[in-house]
Amino acid sequence: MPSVLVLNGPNLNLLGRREPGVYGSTTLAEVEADCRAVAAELGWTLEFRQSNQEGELVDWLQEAGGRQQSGGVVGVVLNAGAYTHTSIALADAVSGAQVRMVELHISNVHRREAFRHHSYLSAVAAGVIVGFGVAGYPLALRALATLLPADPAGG
Ligand code: CA2
Repeated sequence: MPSVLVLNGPNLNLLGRREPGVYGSTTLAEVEADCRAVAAELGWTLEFRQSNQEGELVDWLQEAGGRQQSGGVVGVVLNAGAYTHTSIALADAVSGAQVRMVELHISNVHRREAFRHHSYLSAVAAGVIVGFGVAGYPLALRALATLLPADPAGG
């Protein structure tokens, strides 16, 4: 069974425990459980990770690209947190690794501060899901599934 990677960037380990008015009260562990159920429904194994380190996220994107080329990974859902707005390195990792990536944001970044309106990742994303709260995670998995090439063997 192929894997799907859900990668979370800095401070998302605080989800549900700080700023519930912006990000809600669901914890990242609860998001992971929701994603695991949806991934199983889609026929995938979920690999759910969080890091506060930009370089670790780069390593994971490169890993995902390599595994995607050999058929072991279908793609990545990436909530890069604040690195979204700053990181050319993450954008280069996505394009360099040729990994299929859906960009995700819990909040509607376009209704927030101007510095959140630009994303270095959107130009290299297959699609973007923004502003649906943590419900965006399972939506992003389902969106990723729609992007996959049809399997001629039907399986
Ligand atoms: O809306 C999103 O998902 C963001 O990617 C979240 C980032 C923010 O910098 C982006 O502009 C939009 C922040 C992640 C920090 O998450 C926290 C969760 C709970 C409490 C504090 C931070």
